[in-house]
Amino acid sequence: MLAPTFVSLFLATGLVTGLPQPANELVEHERAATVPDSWHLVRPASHDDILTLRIAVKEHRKVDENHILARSDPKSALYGKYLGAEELNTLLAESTSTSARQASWDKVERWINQQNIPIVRDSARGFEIKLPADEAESLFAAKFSYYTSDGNDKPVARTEAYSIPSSLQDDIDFVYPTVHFFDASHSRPAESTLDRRQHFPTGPFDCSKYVCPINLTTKYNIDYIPETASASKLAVAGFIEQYANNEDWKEFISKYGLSDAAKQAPYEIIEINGGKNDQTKPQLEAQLDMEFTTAFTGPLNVTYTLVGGRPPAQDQPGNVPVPIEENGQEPYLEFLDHLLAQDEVPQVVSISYTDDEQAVPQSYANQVCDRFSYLALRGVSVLVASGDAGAQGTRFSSCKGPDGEPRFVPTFPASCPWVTTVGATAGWGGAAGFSSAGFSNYWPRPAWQEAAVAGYLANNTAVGVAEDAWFAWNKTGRAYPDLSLRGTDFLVINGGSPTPTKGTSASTPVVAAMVALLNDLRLKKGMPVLGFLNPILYRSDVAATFTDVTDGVINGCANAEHQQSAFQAAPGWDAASGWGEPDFAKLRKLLA
Ligand SMILES: *[C@@H]1O[C@H](CO)[C@@H](O)[C@H](O)[C@H]1NC(C)=O
Ligand SMILES: *[C@@H]1O[C@H](CO)[C@@H](O)[C@H](O)[C@H]1NC(C)=O
Ligand SMILES: *[C@@H]1O[C@H](CO)[C@@H](O)[C@H](O)[C@H]1NC(C)=O
Ligand SMILES: *[C@@H]1O[C@H](CO)[C@@H](O)[C@H](O)[C@H]1NC(C)=O
Ligand SMILES: [Ca+2]
Repeated sequence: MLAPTFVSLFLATGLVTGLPQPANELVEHERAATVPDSWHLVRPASHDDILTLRIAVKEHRKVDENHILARSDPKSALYGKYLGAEELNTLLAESTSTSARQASWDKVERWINQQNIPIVRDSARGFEIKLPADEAESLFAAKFSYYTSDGNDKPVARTEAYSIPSSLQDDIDFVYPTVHFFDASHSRPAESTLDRRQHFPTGPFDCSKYVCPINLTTKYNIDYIPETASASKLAVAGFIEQYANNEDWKEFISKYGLSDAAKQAPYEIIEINGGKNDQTKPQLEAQLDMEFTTAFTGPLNVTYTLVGGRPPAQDQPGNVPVPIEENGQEPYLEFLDHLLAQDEVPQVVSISYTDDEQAVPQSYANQVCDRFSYLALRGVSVLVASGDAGAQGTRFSSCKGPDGEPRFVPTFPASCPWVTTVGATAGWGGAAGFSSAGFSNYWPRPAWQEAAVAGYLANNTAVGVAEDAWFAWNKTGRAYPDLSLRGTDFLVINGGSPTPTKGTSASTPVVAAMVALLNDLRLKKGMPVLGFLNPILYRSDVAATFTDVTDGVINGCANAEHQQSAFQAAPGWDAASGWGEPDFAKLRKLLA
């Protein structure tokens, strides 16, 4: 057990102030910006609950951004020269201060050993420790409690803040899970009264009233169905108990698939980090993703990568181990590290999961966003759903920033500049009110979108948010979405029944499928895959192929005194719909 070292005794007696500060003084390392409205405190942790915590060691790494962008710029000699898994590792090693990194690993390991805490596992990112909650609380000056979040009723242990020894501030990146009030939710849009122009079809659940693949083929001019496979692959991310069901998929494809039955490839399920695809529990979100990718890609390789929580930890006698689902879920990093290690990486990835950006601590968010940039180096296009609660983020929220100030809530990973973010349009053609949109508080605006966004911000009437706006938002941040696609009235087969659904998670897999088709065409001509899309997307000739969305306004926020709608569509790029809707045939002409 934990040795009564100076640090823990020091804290236990509460004499932190007034004494000379030793090198091992605990200093606050991270604090949750806000506990999102969708999280609810259940009870404090019991002192003998066994928590499993990961200590991520600072990476001491800086990859030259221009290096990445050159590979995504058709005008560069490096364009399309993507890195293999080994080459990426070499580049990452060259971009890392190995001595600083090694020193950090050694210091952190020595410190854990000094506490007599067994190191359960180390990984490429750091150390995993298992210890009773009371020891974790004194070690990190934390207060662990159980919380549930809407849409996930299993309570998880979190703390609103934690500290680390001052001598390790340059060595520890973060301790996980602690202040991480996110759960990679596959949110469904709330039936909002603000979304007045949304119509609700009545009548039978079939393609006469609802959106089937054929309707999207028509609307977006998807004039290509591959006859044969190529090396073009698409991976769909599945997090946290979202199970893809084979029977549902077969029924959907036989009814609504677009490829010849003999040429339709089944998708492959890849389970990582303890994920288990349970055929007895079909989940709407997984069905939506698999049905609305494969219907378009036909013979191309599509995988469903189901990321679980962590593998069950060993019990420790005398104490109560906290079940893994009540402790940590680390979907993003596990998923991305898995992809980056593949020899044959899928060149298109579809992610329909979102969190409020401010619920994802910046140190963790940075590691995730950095990995998206590494995927760019490997030539991967990542499509991410923007989220389904307008400017409130991923679900209903009272719109508060870190200091409690009224603020629109951006979403993650949509706000990471290294992904292509997909918003939703509604059946009537304008931007869907529920489609999350806005400006990052974590990442500044990248050069490739500066002109487009500046043009939009110059139009005060369009923004719909005056300078004296009550709810603030970050004018210098990375703006999203990058593009939009219809996200309403999709017909999904789930649990054997046709089920209507909507959301940016409906729009995203369709865009991902289009990119996989463009890659297939390019590969068959001996061209490299498209890779990181955004620099191309914001090129004027490519942007001009999009069908401009000029109508619709993103749902805003309200509190007791103020109500404020959010971003309004306008001619050209706008923060409600990005460039608008893609036209596959035009993109094909230009890019493949
Ligand atoms: C979908 O396409 C079918 C067949 O072309 C058509 O009859 C139906 O009206 C379309 N559905 C919608 C919602 O537009
Ligand atoms: C598609 O995936 C299957 C299963 O993993 C594999 O056997 C096959 O070689 C892949 N096809 C291509 C063209 O990459
Ligand atoms: C606004 O975004 C910038 C990055 O573009 C960031 O440095 C700054 O902290 C953000 N402001 C707030 C209030 O979050
Ligand atoms: C500004 O936005 C409004 C509202 O969407 C639009 O009607 C107008 O054409 C825009 N002006 C310019 C110059 O784009
Ligand atoms: Ca527009």
